[in-house]
Amino acid sequence: MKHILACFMLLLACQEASAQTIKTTFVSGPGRDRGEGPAMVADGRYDTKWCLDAPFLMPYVIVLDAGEETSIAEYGFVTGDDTQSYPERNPVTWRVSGSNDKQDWVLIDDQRNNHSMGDENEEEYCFQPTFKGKFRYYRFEFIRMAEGTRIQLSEINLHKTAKTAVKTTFVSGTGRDGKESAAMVSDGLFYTKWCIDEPQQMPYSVVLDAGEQMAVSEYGFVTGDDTHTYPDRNPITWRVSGSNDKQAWTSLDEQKFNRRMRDENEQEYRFKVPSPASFRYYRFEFIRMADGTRLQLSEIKLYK
Ligand SMILES: [Ca+2]
Repeated sequence: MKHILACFMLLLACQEASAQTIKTTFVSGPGRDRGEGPAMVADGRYDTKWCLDAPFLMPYVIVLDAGEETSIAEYGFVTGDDTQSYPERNPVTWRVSGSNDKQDWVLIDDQRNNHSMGDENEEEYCFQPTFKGKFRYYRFEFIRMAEGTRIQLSEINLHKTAKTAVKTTFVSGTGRDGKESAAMVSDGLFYTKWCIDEPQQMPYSVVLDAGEQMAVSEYGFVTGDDTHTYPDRNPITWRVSGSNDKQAWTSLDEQKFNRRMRDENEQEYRFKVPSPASFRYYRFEFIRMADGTRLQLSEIKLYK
């Protein structure tokens, strides 16, 4: 069960639109012909979108043609160009299937109640199918959106490659040793966590060793295995820095009052490093949590 959960909650990093992104053509989908019609998800542009609120047409089904039998490492949903002003239109429950004849479909991914997409403009969120196969046609069935029935997406991308996770080792962190120590964020297990509530030791910091110098383009925070029961422990304000000697640190990212993480168990949220640079050590400083001073995270992940 644990494994299944971990699999279906895997939110994967995005490839920038590149040679690894498959050129698709739109086959079918619900909505208007032009303007904000479904074909807008496959026109290669982030400033055009598919927007639909027609409960009687649900689930909304989009079919894309990859041109030939193709296997994908991940697929990406790109938010609309005004999702920040009109939030809650991202899908949270959907299914993805593949076919070579548009008759027989093989389910390759099934996401339920996944709220990991943020309400930002033109931001891509990628997911890795749990079943791998070669298909020409890809079908997306959108079953539920964040606030119910209205969906908007600017693109649906298919990617041949995915970003790779970096194997890290724990260097140091705030708090005591033991079962819920900082070291738990780099043991690779979603059911072990770092949990701390020591206001006098804030900001809480953890340093991870990537093993060698590398440019990390994204990092991920995974919520605890009981965050749903014990909410408000996610970080909302934090800093990320890189170093090669653990003395001089260079700021890589800073987030203030970012409430994208939700109170769900073992769910990963990824954040992009705006200007990746090559470092061996990565430091995370947690300045404020949703409810103040208590933090819990099951993993901190780095991606090349
Ligand atoms: Ca862990």
